[in-house]
Amino acid sequence: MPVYNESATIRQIVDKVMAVPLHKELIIVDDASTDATASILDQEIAVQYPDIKILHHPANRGKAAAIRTGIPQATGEIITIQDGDLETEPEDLVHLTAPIREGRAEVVYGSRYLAPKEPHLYRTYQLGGRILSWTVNLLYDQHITDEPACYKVFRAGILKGIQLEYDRFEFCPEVTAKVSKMGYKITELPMHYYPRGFDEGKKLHWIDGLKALWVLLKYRFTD
Ligand SMILES: Nc1nc2c(ncn2[C@@H]2O[C@H](COP(=O)(O)OP(=O)(O)OP(=O)(O)O)[C@@H](O)[C@H]2O)c(=O)[nH]1
Ligand SMILES: [Mg+2]
Repeated sequence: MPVYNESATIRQIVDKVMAVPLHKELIIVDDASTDATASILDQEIAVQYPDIKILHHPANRGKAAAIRTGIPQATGEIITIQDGDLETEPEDLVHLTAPIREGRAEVVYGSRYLAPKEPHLYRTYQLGGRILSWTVNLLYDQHITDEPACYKVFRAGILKGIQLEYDRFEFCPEVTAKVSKMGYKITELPMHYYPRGFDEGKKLHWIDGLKALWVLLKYRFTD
């Protein structure tokens, strides 16, 4: 769980993740938050859940940098990214991990566009996500509907074997490009989505969509 300034939601999302009926380990990487996130993690969450691994970056480096810090710490068979906001429903991880647990898939993405469809707050983000999904399908021979979906689930060995280079919001396009080039077909399953606005702490901007497009193009033609 990469987190940056999520003091309003961190307690609740951690409780929800810990309540998911799966054998699991939670690794939280705080990316030098400037609000109360770090102290909530160290003084409340660490006490309530001593098994959670809590790591802190000394300076803000970005969501993908936090994910890259967390991946080598993971000891389980399956790894997923869980955002520190309340836009997702951690219960979904039961069905999203099932194809990997049952040996039917290696990489599973959640999708907000498979029935039942989930509402978006910003139409521009929805369109941007669609364009990124079409780009993945065109350039990488996949059949996905939701490239930027927060739930991406991997057999651990696959994710650990990928050299990730980017630090900010480029995790989704980079990992999608790289698993595709390794020959894995992405399985998509529906996920719930409760969108938040910028007033509630959303950090992703439209420029991140353009960067994502660039990353998808770049890895199609270079290594
Ligand atoms: N570690 C770290 N996490 C970040 C940073 N910026 C955002 N995050 C986390 O990344 C997650 C997603 O951020 P959001 O602003 O909700 O972005 P979003 O629009 O939901 O986009 P995605 O979830 O990435 O599809 C949240 O858990 C944030 O706390 C950062 O600079 N560093
Ligand atoms: Mg979010």
